[in-house]
Order: sequence, then C-alpha cells, then structure tokens
Amino acid sequence: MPNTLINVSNRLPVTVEEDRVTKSSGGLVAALEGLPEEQYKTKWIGWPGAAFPEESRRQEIARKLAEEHGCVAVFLSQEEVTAFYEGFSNSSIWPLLHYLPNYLRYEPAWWEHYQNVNRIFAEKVLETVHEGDLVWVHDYQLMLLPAMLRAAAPNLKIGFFLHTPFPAYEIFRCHPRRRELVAGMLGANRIGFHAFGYLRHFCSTVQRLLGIETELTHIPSKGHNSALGVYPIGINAPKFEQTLDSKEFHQRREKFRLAHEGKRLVVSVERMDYTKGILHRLEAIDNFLAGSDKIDAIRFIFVSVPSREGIEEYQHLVEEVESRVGQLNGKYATLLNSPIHFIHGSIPFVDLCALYALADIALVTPLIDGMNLVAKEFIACQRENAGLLILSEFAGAAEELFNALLVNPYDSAAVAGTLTDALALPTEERRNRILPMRERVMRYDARHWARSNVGIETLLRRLGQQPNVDVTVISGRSQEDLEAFLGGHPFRLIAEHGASLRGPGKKEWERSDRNINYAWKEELLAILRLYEQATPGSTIEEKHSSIVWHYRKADEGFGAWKANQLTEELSALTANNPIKVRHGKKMVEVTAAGNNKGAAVARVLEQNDNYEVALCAGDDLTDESMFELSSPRLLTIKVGSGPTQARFRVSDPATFRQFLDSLFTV
Ligand code: GDG
Repeated sequence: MPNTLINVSNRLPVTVEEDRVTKSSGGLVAALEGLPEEQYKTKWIGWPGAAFPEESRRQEIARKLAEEHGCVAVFLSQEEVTAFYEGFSNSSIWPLLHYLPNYLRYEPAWWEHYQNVNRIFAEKVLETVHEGDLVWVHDYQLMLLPAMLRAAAPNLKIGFFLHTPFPAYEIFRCHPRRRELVAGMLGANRIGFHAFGYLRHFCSTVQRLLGIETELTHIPSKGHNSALGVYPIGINAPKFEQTLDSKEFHQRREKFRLAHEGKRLVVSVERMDYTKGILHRLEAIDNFLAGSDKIDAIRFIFVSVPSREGIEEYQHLVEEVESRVGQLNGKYATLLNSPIHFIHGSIPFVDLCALYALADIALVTPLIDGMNLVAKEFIACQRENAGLLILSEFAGAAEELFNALLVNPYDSAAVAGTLTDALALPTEERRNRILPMRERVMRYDARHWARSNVGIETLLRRLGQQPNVDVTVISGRSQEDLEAFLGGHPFRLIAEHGASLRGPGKKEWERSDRNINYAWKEELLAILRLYEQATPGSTIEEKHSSIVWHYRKADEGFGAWKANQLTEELSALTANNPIKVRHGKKMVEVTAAGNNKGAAVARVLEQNDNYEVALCAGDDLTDESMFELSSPRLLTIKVGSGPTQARFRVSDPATFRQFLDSLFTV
C-alpha cells in the first residue's frame, strides 16, 4: 500500500473559475507534479484561488475537486484573502524573507486573520488525515500550521518546507510576530530549505528569538525534535523531455524561429515581483543597448506573469516596468526592430519550452530568490542548442548551476558587460558549459527532491509495517531523545548504550542495568563541576548511566586543553574500575563499562531465539561492540569508512537507506 502524503499549501494545484478548473502555474505545483504516484498516494489541501461566498457553490466545487483532482478545498472569504494572503503573508513576511524591509507593511488586524486561516487549514488537515499519513506543509503562508497540528495530534508526522530564503536574524527580527512564526515552524518533525545558508540563518534566529539550543542537524522542541535538511528543489524533468519530443513543440519552435529570424534571443521569465530584479535588468539592458552597434540583431523577450495584483507595491511595479519598457523601446527602436518584446501575461507550457529552447541566452537576475526554477527549466530545454545562462548570484540556483555566468544584479554595468561577453562566446564553449549542467538538472529533479524530503519518514514507517520484522534502534542518546526522534514508530528503543529499553509499542522504559553500580557518579560529578566552573561556556549533562562534560560553547583552544586534562585525570582515577572515559567531539563522557551496544544486542537475541536473521548496522566506533559478537544469525554492516569488524560495508548513510528501501519495497 502506498503511503498517503498530504500536501498542504496555500494554493491548490488547480484554479477554479466559473465552470472551468485550470492548473495553476508556479514553482511548487510543477515540483510536486513529479512525485512518483506508485509510491505516494497524494492528496492536496489548499485554497482554490478565489472567494466563493455561496454555500451551495462551495459544496459543488468541493465535490468536483475531490472527485476529479484529489483535492480538499479550503474556502476563504474575500476579507480573509485580503488580510491573510495579500496582507500578512505577502506584505509583511514575503519582503522580510527576501531582505527587503523597505517593502514591509504591517497591520495588527492581519495577524488575527493569519492565525485564523492557519487554524482553518489545521481543522481541514485533521479532518482529512488518517493514522500513518504524512503531512507536508508548504511555505510562509502556513508557518503556524505545524505547531497547531502538533498540539492537536502529537504523534502526527509533519514536514515543513520553506520555498523562499530564510534571512539573517537581523532582518527577520523586524517582523512584529517573529517569535510566533518560528515557533510555529518548530511543530514540524522535519524542516527543509533550498540552501544551507537559509538553514543556518533559521538556526541562529531560533536560538536568539526563543533561546533554544540548536544544532545544525536538528532543534529540540517540546516533546519532539525538528530535524533540519537542505533539499534544493528541481524541475519536473520527464515532463520537459516529453514536451521536447512532441510534434507541437517542434511546430511552435519553428514558428517562433521564423518570427525572430536573424536575431539573437535573450529571454527572461518570471512572476511580476519586485524580488525578480526586473527594473534593475532593464537598467542593464539600457546600458547594453547604449554600447551596441547591432541593435537590429538582438531581441529581449520578457514573459512577466501577473502576480499579487491586489497589492499596491505590485501595481506600482507593473506601472514602472511598463513605462520603462516603453521608454527603452522608444529610445532604441529602429525601423527593423523593437528590442524589448514584453508580455505581461502567462503563455502555454509548450510555448514556454519552445521559447527556452530557441533562446541564445536566459537572463535570470533576481535580487534574491529561494531557488529559481526558470534557470533550471531553461537548461532542461537546451537539448539541441547551446544557450547560455546568465544568473544572479543571489538565486539559490546559483549554488548548483556551476557553469552559469554569475552576475550581481545590482551592478547593471557588469550585467551588460557579461551579456556582451556571452554573445561573443563560441558555440563549442557554450556547449561545454550547458551540457554538464543539463545532466545535473535532469537527474536531481522534482521527483528526487520530493523523495529526499519525505524519504526517511516513509522508510521508517514502512519498516514499522513489515510483517515478521522487528526493528530495534540502539543509541548512546537519552530516553527522551530517542522518544522525540522515533517515539511514534513501533520500534524497540534502547537508550544510553543499552542502559534502558522500551519494548515495541510500549510506553514505559525498563532499566537493563540493575546489576551495574553507579556509585562512582557522585564522586566524578564533583570533578566535572570543577571543570565546568573553570571553563566558561562548558556544561554538564547527567544521564542515568553516564555523565558528560560538553565544551562546544567554550573557547575552542582552552576547552580542548581542559578536556585533555580532564580525560587524563579521570582515566587515572578510574583505571581499576569498570568505568569508561571517552574524549569525543567537544565532550568528555564517563560511562559504566558494562553498558555497551554489543551486550544489548546479545540480550535481544537471547530473548528472541525465533529470529532467523538479525541485520545489524551502525556508523560509530561504539557500534563495534555489536560487530564483534559471534552469533551465526548476525549479519553486520558498517556504514562509512574506518576500521571495522563488520562483515559488510556501505559507503554512506544514503546508500544504506537505499539498501533498506530495496529490501522492504512493498
Ligand atoms: C517560489 C520561490 C522557488 C512562469 N511564467 C510562466 C510559467 N511560469 C512558471 C515557470 C516556473 C514557475 O512559474 C516560477 O517558478 P520560480 O521558481 O522561478 O519562482 P516563484 O514563482 O517565485 O517560486 C522560488 C519556487 O517557489 C519553488 O520552490 O524556486 O525561489 O520564489 O516553473 O516555468 N509557466 C507557464 N507559462 C508562463 O508564462 N506555463
């Protein structure tokens, strides 16, 4: 049975107008179209794109959407759309996420609506969800939703993905509701970003706003952990390949070729948004045309899709762009050419592909952009041609598209210069640039993105559902940590290197270390306290079976020096006792030697002599005690490099996940 993945986003992937249901455009929609249907049964929850005041009409639309499109509609009144969407989401959060506090507008009444609409979404999700489903919340309009869902259904698996950048704390702190917004996101089990920089900013913002100690891998939250990840979104690669193979595409491309014959084409495609750098780009084009003696041989095509037209800043932008385009065409037009071909509208997908394929250059210069799918789509369509991508260094895509010509969109003279250079590059070099990027864009596509986002959750769930398979997780971490990470799964959990155990499906923990003497803890704790006092920034963690001195927040050199001293002192003191002292990563740990993962595995095998085979894998030095066991039923796998007693080895955690995935395909 495939898992049901419930996608929750502000907009549904369809728009309802009068009697027509049309597909919405936009990055998210395209990406999720690429999810493999055989693995994920998907449902969408979202707003259908217009206010429908009459109840009978709402019912009719809800039925149509559910039956024909697998969608659950969330209806909003016109007032809610204005305050929640245009107001709070797009006039206060959006500009800050894009480092543009000058565009920030805020009205306190919007906050009530934002909370209220997030609550309406929460109710819809709770009505729709079944045990075992995975909820995936998208973007800044629904930042409160994860925490609302968590409060109502503590065991629900919730993912959150932010499609925009996450800015530096100094910017995000300008938002009047900054704390509530980040706390809302922390309701998710997994929070994804397009780039590592965004993740880092999010961590430091959480730390400074909420005072929570964060790690770059996860953030501890009430009763659970939010794992953090970087998942750069991709395009729907198969859809592009199919279109490029179609007869219609070839016809359209030929038609456009004839219409623009004899001209080099430079194309820009985007929503009409101030983050996309349209006015700065026009400045660069002015610069370029002023220095060009071949104006008749170049044409700039702009496709600017109308966006957020109810918002004043967007209305001004349209006026300014139209006036600037008119002015530049007036200034540079000849009897043979009008250099800027401006479309303020949306064009059909096949035309978009034909345009990308025909273009010599894509000029993609946002002032800042979470990812920017247009850059990747252009590359996808360069299957036969050898076009060049000029890309803003401030788009998330710049981190991946290694052969693009990167520009600073604020530096219009430099953009104009890059354009001149690009037009002069020989075909051979252009091909050498585009081809390796195309390979990457087609491989790491939307399907890959969606899989890596929901992959680990799906895998864990599937493991939990296998008949005749018991899953045991053994870790050095505390009971609380294991519960927070894996509490919702029917796994046997063994914490603190074997000191305590929670049976599958049980709530209570049992200690498995009753015969171990911990009298030493008090005495050694006193020594650790002295080091804590003497080393500012260091802290002590007390677990049932061990004590740990952490120094990652202390001065690096001083901390390491004190750690060596402590390790020596403790080792000398404990030499003749069954106590282990370990100097690990920014910590010194003292544990009872009787607790080790090997002994824990031996106990599990002893108590379950019906197991035919036990697959035992790990990536840590402490896992060697399991690999050293000599049971014929045991199949041991080391994950990663380093010396090992294990029988098999896989190179990294991702490969191990793939292996499990293939073992347990349902
Ligand atoms: C947000 C983030 C992030 C545009 N014009 C037409 C058309 N489009 C399609 C493009 C592309 C999509 O719209 C735009 O996606 P982008 O990624 O470039 O930008 P945003 O809309 O701002 O998306 C962004 C994205 O979310 C995903 O996470 O990359 O950073 O801001 O797919 O092709 N499609 C058609 N006709 C048009 O005229 N058919």
